[in-house]
Amino acid sequence: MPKPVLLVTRRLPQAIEARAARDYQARLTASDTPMTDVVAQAAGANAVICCPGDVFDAALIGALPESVKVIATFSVGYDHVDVAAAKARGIAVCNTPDVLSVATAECAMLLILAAARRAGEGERMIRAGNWLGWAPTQLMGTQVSGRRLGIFGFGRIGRELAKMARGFGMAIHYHDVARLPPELEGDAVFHPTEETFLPVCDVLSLHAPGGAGTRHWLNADRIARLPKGAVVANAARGTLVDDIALVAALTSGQVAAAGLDVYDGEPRVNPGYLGLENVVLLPHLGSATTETRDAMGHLALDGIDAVLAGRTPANLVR
Ligand code: 8YV
Repeated sequence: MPKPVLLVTRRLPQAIEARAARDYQARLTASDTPMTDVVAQAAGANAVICCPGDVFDAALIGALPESVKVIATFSVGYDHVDVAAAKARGIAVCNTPDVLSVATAECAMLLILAAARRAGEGERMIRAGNWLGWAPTQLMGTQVSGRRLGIFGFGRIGRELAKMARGFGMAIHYHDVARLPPELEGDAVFHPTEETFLPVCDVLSLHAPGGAGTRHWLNADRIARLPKGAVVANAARGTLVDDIALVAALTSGQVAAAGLDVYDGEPRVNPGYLGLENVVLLPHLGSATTETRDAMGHLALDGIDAVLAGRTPANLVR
């Protein structure tokens, strides 16, 4: 029996491409940017691996050939895939939860520390040849130890961040749709409403999913309810932030500093950020460690293997 056909929309880690080529008639690409002719490339394919930034909307999914039975996204976030449209066509959707939680939480911690301690400014100062030496008032930032960390979205990544932040001496607060059981919550303080949550966020880190329900959640109104001089980090989805409001707050000092790994409309970055010293900008590298990206690839392939074998994969998006 011929091997099933697997379309991969982006270049993947070597070990993952090797496994895909071993087990499938794999259509691989050397490209790091979204594929523009997915439907044509998917002719006769049984499975597709896509990535954040690939827009798998209802129109594209509707145009996929009947042969496609499963789409696995090489990400935990699936806001770029119209899951309802896929379900309606009998196409299963898988993602890559859990395996990237630690790497993404590390990225959030990196953003928090870099923003609070003005690491970007310092780096730029040295590279520009402007450092004249140690000075008592130079680049004074905010210590995170002893501050309150507000986590919006206390899922797997948010909870990993909480573990790390406790080690930095931060007090953990969270806001989510429901309170977690004690074994997951630990000493974190649950806030059922934004009214009590926002004012305690000396540092606010976003860990909610993207999509219509959370679009521009961090808007001017919510920013105004943060303590003055708060630090904001986003290693979730760019769509969570109203960029115009955050740029204004970074300019006024309502937000002292921000660290961003993701952008609304990325790879486009709101130009308002580019001239601001008090924002640290990373290019969506939250899960980008060798071990994590390999684990994501294996999990995506596990999901495809299961669906094509008639089993329900553990990483099925429901
Ligand atoms: C990111 C992601 O790196 O899996 C996803 O959906 O986007 C992650 O890989 C992270 O969430 C952004 O820092």
